[in-house]
Amino acid sequence: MTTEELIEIVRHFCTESTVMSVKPLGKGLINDTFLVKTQESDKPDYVLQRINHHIFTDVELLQHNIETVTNHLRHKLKTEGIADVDRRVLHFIPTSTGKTYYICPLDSEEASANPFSEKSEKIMHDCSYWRMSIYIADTHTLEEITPQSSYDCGLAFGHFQQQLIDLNEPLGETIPDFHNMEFRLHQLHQAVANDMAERVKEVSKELELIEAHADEMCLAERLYRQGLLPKRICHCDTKVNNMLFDRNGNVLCIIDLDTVMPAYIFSDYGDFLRTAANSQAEDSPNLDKITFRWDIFEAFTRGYLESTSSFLTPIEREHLPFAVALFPLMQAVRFLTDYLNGDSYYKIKYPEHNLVRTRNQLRFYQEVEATREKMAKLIACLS
Ligand code: GN1
Ligand code: MG
Repeated sequence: MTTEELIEIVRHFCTESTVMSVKPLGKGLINDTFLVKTQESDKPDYVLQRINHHIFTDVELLQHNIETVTNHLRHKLKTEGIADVDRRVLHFIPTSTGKTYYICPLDSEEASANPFSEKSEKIMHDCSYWRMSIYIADTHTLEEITPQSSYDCGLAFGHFQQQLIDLNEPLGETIPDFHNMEFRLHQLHQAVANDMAERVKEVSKELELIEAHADEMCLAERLYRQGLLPKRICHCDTKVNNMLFDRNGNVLCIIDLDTVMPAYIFSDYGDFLRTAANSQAEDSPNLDKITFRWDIFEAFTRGYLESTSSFLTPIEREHLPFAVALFPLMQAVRFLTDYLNGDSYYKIKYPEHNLVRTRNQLRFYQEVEATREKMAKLIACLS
């Protein structure tokens, strides 16, 4: 999409400012994100996002969840007398018709510039969905995690769940069965059966490893069916880079709220450690360099247990080491499924990208498994 087209989209939002530039922002694998800089020094810059509606198929529900959650959090912070509320909770800009997102009709020429256009005929006459929020200035995401920042993230993600405990308005699942391991395995089995990209022959070792642990890793769904595990409002994408820090290195704001929905608390605890406690990036091909960072685990766990002590049940607490193992394995299942389906879900930079990611997650899973007992002992001491 050209800058002019992007500026035209910005015009549909109530900003009263003049756009200076629009440039890509961040490393998300699903949506397209842009930083919109404005000329006026007394006006904020903005974050413009094209919502991937092939993945978030119910944009109305998605935006409803986000509005509900941000309003609730904002209200809480105000009641607590916190001053810089707009730096602590995302603030979305309405469109000129008062909606929380803008639907841009695409003609076929524009559609051919759409990165998703090759994947489906239907998209040729499809629309694109956009939303805009205030860019929170003087912030950064972590390049390198330290025990201190990990502890702070544990406190903050736990606090996020705690603040949403009394949310009365029901939220929907923006991606149904998002962190349901039984469902993710089912999708993998379908991908193997279809073998669309003729890649099954390359991945027998990976499939074998996954199958060896598949049944055990569906424990959360079984506990839920037995009425032993609750669903709570979770963030469900607690990657390290979804936390903004201020200049002084203090936690400021949790971003990327697309997947906020009812889930097991394992999602937020496990997915953070999946990225933060892995000594390598999730797509690093250097498998031998992958280690489990105990210092990061310990610090995060201390923070998380502190801010969730008022509501966590013994079953939830006892199964935290399970959650640390579950998320790399589930992510391996998801990357491998996409690899077998011909890479239609995650953005890739080269043909084997999803396979490299899968192998990385599987190696990290093995590192986690080797540490599980030690984790359980620490958690028992902290509780
Ligand atoms: C996706 O787009 P991003 O980076 O926020 C994915 C997460 C995965 C992650 C893997 C909606 O998140 O679940 O953990 O990639 N989000 C969705 O890096 O599928
Ligand atoms: Mg995300």
